[in-house]
This record gives sequence, C-alpha cells and structure tokens, in this order.
Amino acid sequence: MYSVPAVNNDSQPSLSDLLKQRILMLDGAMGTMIQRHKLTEEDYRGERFRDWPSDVKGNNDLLALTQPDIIRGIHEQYLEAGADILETNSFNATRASMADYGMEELVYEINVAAARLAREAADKFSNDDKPRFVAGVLGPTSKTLSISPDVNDPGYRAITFDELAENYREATRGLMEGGADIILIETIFDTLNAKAAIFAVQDVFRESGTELPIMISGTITDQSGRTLSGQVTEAFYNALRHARPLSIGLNCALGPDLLRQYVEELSRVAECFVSAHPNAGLPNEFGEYDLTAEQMAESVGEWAASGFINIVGGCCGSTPEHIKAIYEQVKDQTPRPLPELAPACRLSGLEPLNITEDSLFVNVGERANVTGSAKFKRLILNEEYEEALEVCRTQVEEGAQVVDVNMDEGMLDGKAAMIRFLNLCAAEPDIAKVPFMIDSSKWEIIEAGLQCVQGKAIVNSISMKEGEDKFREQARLCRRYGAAVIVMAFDETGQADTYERKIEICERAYRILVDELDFPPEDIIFDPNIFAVATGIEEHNNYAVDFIEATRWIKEHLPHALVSGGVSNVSFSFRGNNPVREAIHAVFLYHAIRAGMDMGIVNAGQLVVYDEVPEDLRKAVEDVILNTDPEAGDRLVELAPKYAGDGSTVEKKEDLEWRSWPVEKRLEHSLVKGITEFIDEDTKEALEKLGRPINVIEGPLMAGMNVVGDLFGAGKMFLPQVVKSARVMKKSVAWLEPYLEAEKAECPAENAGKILMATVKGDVHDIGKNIVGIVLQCNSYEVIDLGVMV
Ligand code: THG
Repeated sequence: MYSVPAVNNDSQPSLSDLLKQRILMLDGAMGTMIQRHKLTEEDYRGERFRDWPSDVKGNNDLLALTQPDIIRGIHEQYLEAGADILETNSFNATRASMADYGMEELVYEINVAAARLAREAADKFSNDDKPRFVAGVLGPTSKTLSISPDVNDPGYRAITFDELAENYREATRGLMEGGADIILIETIFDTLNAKAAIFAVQDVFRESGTELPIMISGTITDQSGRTLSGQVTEAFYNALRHARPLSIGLNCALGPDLLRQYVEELSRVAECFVSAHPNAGLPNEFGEYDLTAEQMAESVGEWAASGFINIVGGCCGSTPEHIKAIYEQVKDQTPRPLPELAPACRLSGLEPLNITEDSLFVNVGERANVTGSAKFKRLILNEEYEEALEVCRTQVEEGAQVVDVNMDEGMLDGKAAMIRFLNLCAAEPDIAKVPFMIDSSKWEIIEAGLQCVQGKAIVNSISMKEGEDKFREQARLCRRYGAAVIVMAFDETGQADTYERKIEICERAYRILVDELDFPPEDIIFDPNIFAVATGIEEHNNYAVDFIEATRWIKEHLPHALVSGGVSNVSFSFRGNNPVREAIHAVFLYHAIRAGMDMGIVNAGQLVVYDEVPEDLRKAVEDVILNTDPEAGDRLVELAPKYAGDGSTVEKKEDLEWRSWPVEKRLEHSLVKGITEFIDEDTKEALEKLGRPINVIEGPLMAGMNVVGDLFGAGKMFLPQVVKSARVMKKSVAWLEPYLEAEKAECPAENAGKILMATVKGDVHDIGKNIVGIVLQCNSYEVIDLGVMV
C-alpha cells in the first residue's frame, strides 16, 4: 500500500530499503548544543544584523546565517556519534514564528542556509556503507489552528489554514532549495497545523516536480497521553495517514519512560515506519534535563528490543553522547517490520473510529443540519451557538459515532456558519471526540469545513453531477485534506433512482477514484440514494429494494468501499408520525445492514430495535420496504394512525440530579464539566451563603479548580477540557467582580504591597496568572499585569 518516493540519489540505497535492514539514527537536540557555546546578543547578530532593531538572542535559526560554523560543527558532532539523518536547524523558520523578531522576510533564506549546512555536513560523512540524509524540519509554529488563544471566545483563531499553509510552502521551498532529502514535520501539538503542513509540502512537491519522503512526528504534552489539541495517539495517526509518510512518530515533551506506551501504540497502528526522539527526561526545576546518555540508551534500546521502532534519536536535552550511546544500543537490533493491517476506514476526532469489515453499523447523527431540523435551523439563524452545540452533544451522548454538520440554508452565510460551528465544536471535547461529517452541496463550504477539523473527517458529498473533471478535482482535494468521501450516486444526467443506474454510477466513480487517482478504496463511502417510499406514487415503491440491492452489489464488487445513506429520507411520507417513521427506519436498516450497509445518517437518539416493533406494524412496514405488492403502501397508511400517539417521541429528560447538591458541590461540578449554564446563579447563591466574594473565590472556586488540577495532573483531563473549566471560572469571577469593587470602595484596605506579573513570552495561557492576580487583589495587593507574551 505504501510507495514512498526514493531519495533522488541513484548511488545510495533508498531510505525505505535501509529502514528494512536496520534502525536508523536521527540526531539529537540542537538547542542544548547551541547553549554550550554561551552565545551573546552580539554573537547572534553577527555583522549582518548588528543594527537590527529588536533583540535576537535566542533566535537559534538565525545562526544559520550569522554563525554557520557553529551549526555545521554541531551537525558534524552528531554524524560522528552515528546519526544517519540530520535535522536542519529550522524549527522556527516560518513567518508565524519569525514575526517575534520581525524577521519574516528572512524565512526563505534561513531555510535554504539551514538545509545547506546540514547537506554539507552529511555529504562529508556519507559513504556507501552509511549514507547520511538531511531531514528539512518544519516546526509547529507559534500558532495553533485548533485552539482559540482567547479563553472568552472559543471560536476565535489566530491564524487560518491558508495562511499557515503559505508559511509552510515558503519554508519547504527553502529546505528543498538547500538540499533536504526528507521533509520532517515535527513536534506537532496540533494535528490541524500538521495537516496544513502536509497540504503545503504537497503543493511544493508538485510545483518543483520532486517528491521527497515525509516524516511526521507528534508530541504528547501531558499525562493524559494526548496532544495539546486533545488527540490520542491513534486518532493522530488516522488524521495524518493520508500523507503516506515514510514514518510517523513522537518526540519531545516527555522523557522515554512516559513516552514508551504511546510509541508502542503507534507501532501497533501505523502502516509506515515508526520514529521516536524523546527528551532526555523531563526538565528539572532549573529547566535542565537529567537523563544520562546511558539511561536514555537503556530505555530506547528496550523499545528497539520490543520491536517498536525504525528510527530513533533525541530531542531536548540530548547530546552527541546520548546519540552515540543510543546508536550503540540499537545498531545491531532488528528494526520493526511493517505490519500487515486489514484495510479499514480510519477516521478520527479526538479519538479514533476505525470501520473494518467486522465493524457494527456506524450511526451518524443527523440533527446538526439546518435543513433537517427546524430547531437547529432556528438556533443557527438566531446565532444561539451554545444551544446549537447542545444538539451535537446530545447526539453523541445518545450514540452518534460521527456527527453530520450541514449549513445549507438560503438565509444563511453557510460558509461562515460552518467555520464558526466547527471551531466551536473543536472546543467541546464531548463533541469533538467523534469524527465530523461535513455536509454541503457547495464545495466551498466543504473546503472551509475541512480547514477547521483536526481529525480525519468525512466529506458529504462529492459526485459526478458536474462531470468527471470536477469530480476528480474535488476527490483529489479531499485526499489532500485527509478526508474520507461520500460519493453520491449522481451523474451528469441526475440522481440514480434504479438499481441499474445506482450500480453503474458507483462503479464508474470507483474506477476513476481507485484506478486513476490512487484514492484509497477504504476511504470511499457510496451513497446509492435513499428515497421516500409509500408516497402513493407507484414509481417510488421499489426505492428501498433498489437501495438495498445496490448496497449488496457494491459490497460484492467494489472491494473495501463502504455504503452509507440518509435513513430518515425513507420515511418522509410519514412526517408527523414519529413512531411509524421509527418503525420504518428499523425495518429498513434491518435489511440494508444485512445487505452490507456500513453506516447511516440517522436520528441517533430515536433508533428502534427491529424486534421491538409491534408485530402488525412490522409486517406492514416490511411489505412496504420489500415492495411485496402494490397495495403495501395503502395498508401501512391505514394502520399508521393507530401508532401515531401524539406524533412525537418522548424527549429524554436531561439528568439534572446534580442541581440538588449543595452549592459548593455544584460549583465544583460546573468547573470540572465545563458547564457555564448555571454558573451565575450558583455564584450568587455561594456569595449569599459565604458573605464575601473572596470567600467564594478562595473557597469553592479554588477547591473546584484544585480538583481540575488534580485530574489534569493524573492524566484524567486534557487541555481542551481544562480550557473549558477556565472559562467557567472566569465567568464566575466576572460575576463577582462588581462585589469585589464595591468592597474595595467601601473599606479601602491598607495596601499589602505591589505585585508585578506577566505571562512569559511563548506562553499563551494566562488563565492561571489571572486567577492568581484576582486572589492577590482580594488580599489587598496592588497587581500590575504586564499582559501576555512579555
Ligand atoms: N445522503 C447524504 N447526506 C444527507 C442525506 C442523504 N444529508 C442530509 C439528509 N440526507 C440526511 N439527514 C436528514 C436529517 C433530518 C431528516 C432527514 C434526513 C428529517 N428531519 C425531520 C423532517 O424533515 O421531518 C425534521 C424534523 C424536525 O424539524 O425536527 O427527517 O440522503 N449523503
């Protein structure tokens, strides 16, 4: 399945050949090694930037221009230690990151220079027995596409996908110009950033006519075992698998002991080679790394012995001594063989969803659809996004394993609504844990949606309705964004409504996708059109049978492709009579699933089990679905009123048992669960009970945040959840603010002292600082806050 492009150098064995023979060594940290030189501001500036208006000390990537001998020297030390693959010193050489120094215009030049230095060093050491390679490094940048830097506006983003991709295109061009053999996208804390990098790198490959192997390496930032943006390891792999990387791996953040289980997980799920370059342990209180070369080599050597890895090296704190020790440990060990994994549609949100031949039917929630739900439409048109999110959350709670989102409505800027809604969903881990299905008949809305999701999504849908060329173009783009696709049985002449037309169109689409475009067949989901039955129109009577039989044919003749459909369509003629609609869905699904239907867009909370449909109703419905005779529809119409009830299905009461708890416990619950709904009233009650605002903050609010802190420390909460908690905290404190002010005005306490505080440069999280600030102010300190990025 994997055909990774070989390095353009005929005299050397290809990287993938070498990787089958032995474990390859990456180098170690650059930063630690640069620190050893104790460079001054003047050293960083060199001659050329002597008069640069801002400080540049710490801009390590600039050293490619101002201290090239130092960088080349470090590369050579790593080559001496045994490194097969050098990483270029270009981690921050993107516009987004260089903006800190006002050096955006130097980005291209720095990348070229960084790659050249590594190239020169590698070529000096390279020989037939041990060829050396240069991996051009694309870092994560200082911006994140999946998380809002503004706690008060979870839908806000500091950069767009297109802007970030442009950053990466520029850097990639420079790295290739400078002679990189590989592109290494590393220290990924936000998978959507990595998707933008992959998108950009593929653009540059195409424009240059040269395709290099891609290495991908993510980073797990805390005990929850997730990326900063909240993905577990397998979800991360699924989201980036479309790059067909040479390798996927993990680096940085954790030392080898904590990283081990995640490297093991990757080695189990990845179809490509696996890499790891951990830190030399966790930083101690001085920010130094304590693991010795021997300790690190022992840990990493054990990974090799366990068959987890193909490429190893070191990240922060590692030195040539570490690399040499690891090299000695792993050089004679057997590399991890590439596993043979059964083809599967590997989707993800924050968590993976793999659909294999053996999977049970997958429920896709239909309710976040402005044309499919009057309620959702009203909420979106009124911009009641909080409530609209609730629609998604409820579906997931009720069993939706994917959520369909559709904003196609005449009264709406559908593109803006799609972007806003998906960005808000990204901040809701209870929703974002499942993959998204981006549903629109407008390509520009689909593309906008694809630029907002970090997991592997499903595009709903593409088809040949505007001809083969448009279809090819859209399919290619879906692949480049890393999405699976629903292909509707729709061509230039219209939507297929008979068995013959359905299978003819699906087969034609499959051949184009698989044979011409090399589209992975497991990422193709056919929708052979579910239309309403029992409409009173004779031509409609066989619609369900045609869908079911087309499904059977597709599963038999188009290997690995899946089948889906919009299930609620089938019962449209019984609108207003939900019990009968649900019975129709149950019977329809019973037969369609047996014919091979893999997933369906359904009302997840209202799925009824086939066996629980009353006997007479089931019989009547079955006759309609299977089109046993021309009178079947009439019989069901006659029987339907008996089961209508009041037409609705019983709405489930939300579980609000916790609302009867004492106010302290309620505040804690809201903080831990990130619920803002009741925070104002509970804060008010707590104030009445405890007398002073400070008592509320230092009492139940801090106690609640301590629980959050403990859960986070234990890996039981992860960052996007903690951000939600912080939002609740902020809201509560904001409610108390006027009372704090009033107290101050009433009795100006003697000043306990002055506190100067700031969030350090590079840290976007000022939540903790703000809380400390408030607590200090409540204790009569005067607080001067210099802000963020100081
Ligand atoms: N195939 C694919 N995508 C699709 C469809 C499909 N997307 C949209 C639709 N069809 C599937 N989704 C729905 C959502 C809701 C309803 C039907 C299909 C539905 N809604 C109630 C109604 O109209 O009676 C709304 C009731 C309410 O307002 O609450 O039935 O076929 N690929």
